[in-house]
Amino acid sequence: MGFLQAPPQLAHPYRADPLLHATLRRALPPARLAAIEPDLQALGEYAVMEWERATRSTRRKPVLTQWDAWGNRVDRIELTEAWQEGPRITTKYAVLASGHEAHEHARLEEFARVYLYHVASEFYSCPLAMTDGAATALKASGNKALIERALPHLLSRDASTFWLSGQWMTENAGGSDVGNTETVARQDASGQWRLYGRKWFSSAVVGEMALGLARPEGAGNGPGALALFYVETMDGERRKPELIIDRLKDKLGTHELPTAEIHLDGLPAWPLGELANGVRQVAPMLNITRTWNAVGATASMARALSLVRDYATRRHAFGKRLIDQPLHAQTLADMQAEFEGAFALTFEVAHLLGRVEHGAAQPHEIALLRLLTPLAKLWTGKLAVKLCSEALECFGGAGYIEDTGLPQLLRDAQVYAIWEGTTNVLSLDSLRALAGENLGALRTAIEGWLADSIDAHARQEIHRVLDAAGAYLQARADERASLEAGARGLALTLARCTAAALLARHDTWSAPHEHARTGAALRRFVAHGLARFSAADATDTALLLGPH
Ligand code: MFK
Repeated sequence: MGFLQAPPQLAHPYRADPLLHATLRRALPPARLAAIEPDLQALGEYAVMEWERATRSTRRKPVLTQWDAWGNRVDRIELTEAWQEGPRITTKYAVLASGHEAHEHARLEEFARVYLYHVASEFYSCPLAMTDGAATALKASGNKALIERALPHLLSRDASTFWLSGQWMTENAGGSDVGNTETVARQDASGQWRLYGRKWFSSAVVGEMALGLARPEGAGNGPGALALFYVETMDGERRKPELIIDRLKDKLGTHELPTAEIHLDGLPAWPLGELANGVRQVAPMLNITRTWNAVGATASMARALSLVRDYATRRHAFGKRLIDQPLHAQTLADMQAEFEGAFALTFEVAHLLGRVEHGAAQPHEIALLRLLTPLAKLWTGKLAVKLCSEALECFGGAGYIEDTGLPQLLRDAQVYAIWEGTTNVLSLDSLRALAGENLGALRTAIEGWLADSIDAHARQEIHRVLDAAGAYLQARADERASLEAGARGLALTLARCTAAALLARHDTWSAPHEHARTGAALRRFVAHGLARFSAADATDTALLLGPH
């Protein structure tokens, strides 16, 4: 016999996930949980089917055909199977529409579905995130005509009427600095706005509409002069000729996602609101897609851990199963504790979002959501890379071999730290969100979560590090450069304190049911340390970057 090993099997991601179960039981009224369970079961089954199908397939990249055999420009994109199934799965199980139901748990119920669907969707969830963001930004704009026209499509539960939306912000010159947008909006003789310019990353090029930033002709420079426009991309079955796909990107990961470079040559457009302050108008969209990003990162970690745990019970080395090897078990438990912290923060943001949107939140929780959204995005994005890398190592050489399906976990994870704002952009956004009394909002929330905590050590540690964060901020209140240099360390510290407090709350709630396990997650997470402050000495930084 040659070299033979049992491959990992994917457990049903809903049925076999005690953490998701417990979280939903804690947060949802029993009738609501019963109502959504069939969708969660079905999405879990789809995930298992898709994992098995993906491990059998070889070519999994979309293909762009720009010209047909007769010289016509066609810009046709052939999609993978999972992408072709995307509209049906999304609408049948209300992956997106459920988030816009009129009750405070809507977002939590939506993101539970997203969590189960995301990896199996092969990042079809990326344009879904933008579609969700567009629906949210449209509602916030109050533009009645556009809301009536587009919202029923975006929130449709019928694949035949469902629309995907893009989010067109990133340009060659702009990148994260969206204020440098070069796309111009010009009115034609009939008064119709038309967009001209080049969008450098478009991940929903197969969609039916988009929200895009452009500078109305004659407006000034900078972000304040940008306006947010609504566009439709299709003319029946045909893509509008004023939208040209230049090429598909060759990316490190998310290979199934057809990310394109496009240019706009007079595409008809309608302003969402005022012809200025487009970044402010698009901000509701950003905060939604950042929440999707955190849920996607957490789902990728869950997938990696599920496979690693399963493999550890199958693979024997040095006379024992991997799971019985003390150092391997220690490694897995360390990963699990970090993952549970990330899960707790991510799902708190999801629940909070719905409560804020439906007026069910306390006054301090609006500021809390504004702060926790970038914290969750930036921390989970980084952690997903670390955990997926560790997961590959847990498979030894097999983790490095493409047709095990495992390297894709790491390649895909790298995107979470980059798109929707890099870790540094999000760290600076968390400083924006901390302006005013917003650290106070976090303190109030954490005190509430820790009120009945049964783990005195964890409580003490969280308070100690939070006090240190307050002092760190205060000491740099008037030193912007120092504050910015230390923003990442501060953000990671606040994210970890929040996660620890949420683990403590969950542990207290679990006490009558399964306290031993939740207590272990809290203890291990706190033992990894909460403080991540940066050593931000400007002189040393300059010396380190100076000539060698
Ligand atoms: C499952 C996977 C799901 C993920 C799918 C994602 C698909 C990925 C495709 C992409 O990557 S799309 C591109 C993503 N690009 C970004 O995320 C942009 C990164 N840059 C930033 O986030 C900058 O911080 C930003 C452009 C938003 C702002 O920079 P500026 O130009 O310095 O703006 P400024 O003047 O600070 O803010 C303008 C206004 O917006 C201010 O309000 P006011 O006008 O009232 O003063 C800000 O307070 C407000 N604002 C900015 N960020 C906000 C916000 N408001 C609420 N929430 C925010 N996050």
